[in-house]
Amino acid sequence: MKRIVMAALVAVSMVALADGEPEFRLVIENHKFSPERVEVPAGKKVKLVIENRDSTPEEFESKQLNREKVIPGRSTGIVFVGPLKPGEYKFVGEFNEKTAKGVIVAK
Ligand SMILES: [Cu+2]
Repeated sequence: MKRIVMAALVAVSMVALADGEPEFRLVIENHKFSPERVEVPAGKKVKLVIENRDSTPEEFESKQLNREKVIPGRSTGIVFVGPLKPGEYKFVGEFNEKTAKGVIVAK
């Protein structure tokens, strides 16, 4: 009994695994975060892309999220957080705590 093997033409799908985490952009300018309230999906790892437009360094810090990251002046830093339970998580710019503050809201 002959066995015919059909060569399956596998269509190479160009679906680039859209590197996973949802991304949220924050800007630091004049020692303030913008936006100051960031809504993210709960239960997922998310990527925060934080652009510091000031000439001075800033430190993204959240005790609740257990994150600390210095972002030099005029550069961009990346911070991964989560998966988070629904709730509010405060953060500050530790070098300018009076003005640089915000909250991540996981829903
Ligand atoms: Cu710190």
